[in-house]
Amino acid sequence: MSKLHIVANRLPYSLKKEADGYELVESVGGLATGMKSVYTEYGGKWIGWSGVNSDELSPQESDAIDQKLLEKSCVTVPLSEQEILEYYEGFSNKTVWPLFHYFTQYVDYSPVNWEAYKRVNQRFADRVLEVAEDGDRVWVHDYQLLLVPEMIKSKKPNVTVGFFLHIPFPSYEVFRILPWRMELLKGMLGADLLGFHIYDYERHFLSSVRRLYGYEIAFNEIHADDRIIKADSFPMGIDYAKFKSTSASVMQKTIPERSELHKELEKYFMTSPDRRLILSIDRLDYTKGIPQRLKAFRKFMEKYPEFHGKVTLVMLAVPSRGQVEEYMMLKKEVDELVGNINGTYGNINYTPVWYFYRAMPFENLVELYNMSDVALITPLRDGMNLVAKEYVASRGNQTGVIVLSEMAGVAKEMGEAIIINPINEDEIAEALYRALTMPLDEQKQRMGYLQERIQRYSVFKWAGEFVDALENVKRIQKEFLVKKITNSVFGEINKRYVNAAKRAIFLDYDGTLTAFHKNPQEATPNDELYEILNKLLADKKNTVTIISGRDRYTLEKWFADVPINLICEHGVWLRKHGGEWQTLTNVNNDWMPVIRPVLERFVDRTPGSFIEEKNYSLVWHYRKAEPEQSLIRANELKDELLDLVGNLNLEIMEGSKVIEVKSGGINKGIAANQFIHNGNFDYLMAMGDDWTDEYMFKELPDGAITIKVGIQRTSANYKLESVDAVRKFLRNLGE
Ligand code: ADQ
Repeated sequence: MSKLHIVANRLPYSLKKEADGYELVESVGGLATGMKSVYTEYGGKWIGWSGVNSDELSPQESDAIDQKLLEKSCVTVPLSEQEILEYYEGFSNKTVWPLFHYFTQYVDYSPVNWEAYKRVNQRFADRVLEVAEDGDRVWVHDYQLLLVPEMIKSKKPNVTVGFFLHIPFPSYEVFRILPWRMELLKGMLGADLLGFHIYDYERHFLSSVRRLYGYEIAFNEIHADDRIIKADSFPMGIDYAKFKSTSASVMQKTIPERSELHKELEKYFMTSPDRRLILSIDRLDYTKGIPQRLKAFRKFMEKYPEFHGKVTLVMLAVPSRGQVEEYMMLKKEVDELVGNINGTYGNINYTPVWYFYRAMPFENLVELYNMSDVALITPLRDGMNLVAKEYVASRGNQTGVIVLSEMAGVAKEMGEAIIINPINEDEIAEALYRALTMPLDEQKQRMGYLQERIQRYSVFKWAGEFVDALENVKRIQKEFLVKKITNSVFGEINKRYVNAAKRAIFLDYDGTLTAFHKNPQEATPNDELYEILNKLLADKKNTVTIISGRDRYTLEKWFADVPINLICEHGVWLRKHGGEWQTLTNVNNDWMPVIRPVLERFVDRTPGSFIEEKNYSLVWHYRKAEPEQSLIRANELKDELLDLVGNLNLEIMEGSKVIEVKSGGINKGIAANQFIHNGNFDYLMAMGDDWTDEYMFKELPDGAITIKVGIQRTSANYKLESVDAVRKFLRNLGE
C-alpha cells in the first residue's frame, strides 16, 4: 500500500531537556491528534522541526534526538537560530500570518526573510524527497510551508501531494499586495488537492489563481497546464470523545481528588446561586480580538449593573510570539484593560476578570469548559477556532451558550450560537445578556444540535475525508492519463497512419494549432505552423482541412499560400483548395437584429468584451474582460439568450471565453461528415480544444482518431495537453 507522510512546521513531539539528554514530550494539539492516526495507519513518516534551535545542539545530541524521533517515525528538519528568526518568526509570522488575517498594517516585507523562507521550505521538501517514494502520498500543512508542494511535485511528479491551510486565505485584493504572490501561489499549486476550512477561503484562493495565473476553473477543479488540481473545504474537527470523556470523569471525582482549580471554581459558585462564569480562551494574538472582547465586557457591566458581583469573566491567554513588537503592545493593552475593569467594578469579595497569562493542563481546561455558563469567542479573524468545538464537546449536561464571532470559520457550522460582529461592543454586550438569561430548555436544544454535528465530524473524520479526497483526485488525474497520447499510443496511431491509403485530417485552429491571444486577430500562424502544415500537405494521401469557428476572410488571408481546405464559422462555409467558397447548409441571418442589441447591452456592462459579427453568427468575446465578472455575465447572457433562441431556431455555443449565437442545424460534426461523404477515406483524424469540437468527436464515424487538446472531460478518444504537444504530434506523424 502506498504510504502517507505528514509535513508540518512542528513535529508531534517537543523536546524537554533533562540531566541526561533530551526527552520527548507528546503534543496534544488538534493537528497532532488528528494526524497521528493517519500517518501511523498508512506507515508514513512525519517530517518537521523539533522545536529546538540546532545551534544549541552538539552533533552527538543532535544525532541522539534524530534517532529517538525516528523511532516514532518522525524525521527532523533542523533549524538554526537565524533561520527561526527569519523563516518562522519573520516571513511566516510577520508576513503571511498578518496578511492572511487582513492585518495589512502589520505586514513586514523583508526580502531577507523571504529568502530564508524559500531556503527552509526547500530543506523541508528535500527531507520529504528523501523519504517519499513514487506512488506515496504527502500531506503538507499550513502557512509556514506554502512552497513545499511545488518543490516536491517538480522533483517527484508521481507523489500525490495534499495541502491544508489552517488559517484563512484572504481575498485577492489583499493577497495581491504581497510582492511574492506569484511564487506563493505557484508553490501551493504543486499540490493535487488543496484543503481549506471553509468555502470562503477556497473561493478566495480560486479567485487568486484565476486572476494571477489565468487557469480555467470548472467548479473546484483547476485546469493547470497539464494537470487537474482540486480545491475543497474540510472544516477541521476535534477529538470529541476525548473531551467528552475527560469532562465526565473530572466531574465524577471525589472532593479530595479534585484539582485546585476545580475546588476554587466550586467555592465561587457556592457563595451564591446566581453566580455565572463566562470563559474566554485563546493564544494571545492580535487576530483573536481580546481587547475588543474586554471592552465589550466592560460595556456589559456598565449596562447591566444587576450582574455586578455575580458574573466573572475567566480569561485564559496562552503566551505567544512574545518577542514580536505587536504582541508586546497587545499584552500591555490587555493588562491595562483587565486592571481597568477590575479597578472599576471589583471589590474585596469580587473580581470581575480572572486573567491567566499561561497555558493550562488539559484537565483544567476541560474543567473550565465544563463549569462555564458562557463561552465568549470573538476573534477578529480566525481560520476555524477549535475552542468553540471543545466547549461544545465538554458540555456533559447540554447547557451553556456560545457567543461567537462571525469572523471565525467555525461560525459557519454553528448557527445555534449567538453570532456577533467582534468589533460591535454593544452587540456583544447584548449577546452576553441574552446568553446569561437564556432559558435552560433553549440552551439544551441549541447545544444538542451542536453536539450532534461536532461529534459527527471529528478530527479523525476530517483527516479521513481529506485522505479520501486525495485518492479521488488521483483517480480524476488518472482518467486524464488514460486518454493521454503516450509514446506507445503514438506508435499505434502512427502505424495506422502509415498504412492508410487515403486520409482526412480535420484541425481546429485556435487553442489547437495556435495558442489563444487576447486579441483574436493577432493569433496569426507562425512559420513553424506553416512548415508543419506544408509537410502534411506534401503527402498526396492527405486531405487536410482547417475547421474553425472563425470567419472566412481571416482564414482565407492567413492561408492564402497554403494548399489547404477551409471550413469556417463552425461549418457554414467550405472552400476546397483551389475552389470557390460554398455554403454547406441553407441558413439565413434574419435573426441578427433581434440578438445584436442583447449582446451590445452585455458589451456595455462588461468592459473589455466585444462582439464579432460573422456571416451566420454573432459572437460575444470576453477573454479580455475581468475574469470573474465576465463569468457571471456569461451566465446571465446565456439565460437571456435561452429565452430567445427557441423561437428563432438558433443555437448557443459556448467556446473558450466566447458565447456564439448561430443559426441552428450547423456544427463542426455535421460539416465534417458532409465533407467526407463518398470520399472513401480509410483514416479519419480530428483535433480540437473546445466544446464546439465535441460535435466532431461525437459525430465522426467509429474508428476516427479524435484528439482533445486540454485536460477537460471529452468524448474524444485521446488527449494532448497543449498546442506545443499538438505541433510535436503532427510533426512526427509518418516518421
Ligand atoms: P490557533 O490559532 O492556535 O490555531 P484554535 O483553533 O482556537 O487556534 O486552537 C487553540 C488550541 O489551543 C485549542 O485546542 C485550545 O484548547 C488550546 N488552548 C487555548 N488556550 C489554552 C490554554 N490557556 N491552555 C491550554 N491550551 C489552550 C490555528 C488557526 C485556527 C484553527 C487551528 C486548527 O488559527 O483558526 O482552528 O489552527 O486548524
